[in-house]
Amino acid sequence: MNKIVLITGATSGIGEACAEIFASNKFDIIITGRRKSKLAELKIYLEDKYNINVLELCFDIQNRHEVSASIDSLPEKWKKINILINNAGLALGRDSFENASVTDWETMLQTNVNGLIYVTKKIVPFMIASKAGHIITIGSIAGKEVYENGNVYCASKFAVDAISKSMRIDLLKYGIKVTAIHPGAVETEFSIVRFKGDKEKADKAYLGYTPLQAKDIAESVFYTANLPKHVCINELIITCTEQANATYFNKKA
Ligand code: NDP
Ligand code: 8X3
Repeated sequence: MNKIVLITGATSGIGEACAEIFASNKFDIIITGRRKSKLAELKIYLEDKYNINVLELCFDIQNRHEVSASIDSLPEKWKKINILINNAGLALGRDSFENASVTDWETMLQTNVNGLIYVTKKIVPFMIASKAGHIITIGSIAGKEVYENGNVYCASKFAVDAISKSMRIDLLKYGIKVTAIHPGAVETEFSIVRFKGDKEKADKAYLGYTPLQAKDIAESVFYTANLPKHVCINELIITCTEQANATYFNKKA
């Protein structure tokens, strides 16, 4: 087998772009997500185009037992995971604290924080056994600065930042690298999900400037994953040129 990378949330956006760049560089890939048909399409596409092996795992990352059973179901040779890309995540709503939905908050925390913990806790023992491995987590600029109406999405990404930092300390003794990549605005399905299918609101999020594309982040992920053994990028904050921080954009009218 080639080196193996497991990517959560590979059915669209940044995760899908990561799958493509790793496949094109001859990694075997475990792709995960809830949309079974998208996983199946992606597997066929990547295997045909790049002549590598792809294994699909369909699960809801919020469900600890589904995560656990799915990872347990991996054939032994697929458990030798070299790189874990913790990418699955979402924002739901962008409302002021008093108006925001508690159910949306629960979904964000359950997905972005608990889901990440469930997957990582299952994969870390494989990496400890091989005394190597690299965990690359997609945080967000929202995990570095809070912004108006970002409330619990920001909190979930602050937690992701903290978990990455603490894993880097705890896993140091095993030679496991931990990298967090914190993007600003990236044009993916993210805003469609955040605004619950309201395309007009979603499109507005990317108006008046040139946002990052999923491939831009995937290229950075790939770069950090392919440095010499003694080099670890701890974290990166990446924005498009017209974004200075979580809130300040140089937008054309
Ligand atoms: P997309 O909506 O395009 O992709 C999100 C991915 O996460 C999908 O593959 C989706 O798969 C998966 N996912 C979501 N919920 C679950 C779940 N419950 N179980 C399993 N998989 C799930 O968005 P992006 O590519 O933009 O987002 C990827 C990551 O990047 C997220 O963590 C996001 O917070 C972060 N990010 C995004 C930014 C942006 O502006 N786009 C900026 C900063 C960070 P499926 O629906 O098939 O389950
Ligand atoms: C996504 C970027 O600025 O919408 O994490 O929170 S932002």
